[in-house]
Amino acid sequence: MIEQLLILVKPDGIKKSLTGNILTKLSEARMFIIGAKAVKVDKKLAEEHYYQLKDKPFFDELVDYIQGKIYGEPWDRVLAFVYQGENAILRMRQIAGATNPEEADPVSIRGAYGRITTKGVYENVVHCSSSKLEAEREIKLWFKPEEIVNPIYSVKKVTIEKEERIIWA
Ligand code: DAT
Ligand code: MG
Repeated sequence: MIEQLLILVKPDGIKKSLTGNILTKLSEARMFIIGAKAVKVDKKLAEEHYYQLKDKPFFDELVDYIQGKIYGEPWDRVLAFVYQGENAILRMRQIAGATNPEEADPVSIRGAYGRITTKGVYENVVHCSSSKLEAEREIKLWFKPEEIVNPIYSVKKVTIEKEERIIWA
């Protein structure tokens, strides 16, 4: 089954200059990148992304972490990718490795590059959607339809009046 998923290079991956290594490892799965961008994550996006974990004791630290708060400029950003391919979710999660970097396969991205901070935050370098449903929710949260080169979900045309937009001057 052809699937899509959201992959994020988290701020620790940016700070450690791991983007190239991560993309090389992911490229072994021979999938297609159909969307890509750099994002400064605001609190709202961070909280919506991790809304299922809002009752966890580590939620506030997780929200700070995905925003890159502890690193500051110029590492307070993520790289967001939409990948598409055969059984993409399971295969990319295998390459990413288990959530806990100490338990992750040492050859996986998280196993090789992740760490647990002394505060207990799992700095696991990448985000990887975990199901088709979650992938759709996350892709729609992070990307606009026009930012994805293949049409994957249905879209509609709306006319929005008086919407302020920034355009090239
Ligand atoms: P995954 O990112 O593998 O899908 P998840 O959705 O359960 O895992 O959790 C999201 C993130 O939250 C995860 O990448 C790291 C953090 N996290 C999860 N469980 C944690 C824990 N017990 N302690 C600290 N951080 C945790
Ligand atoms: Mg998850």
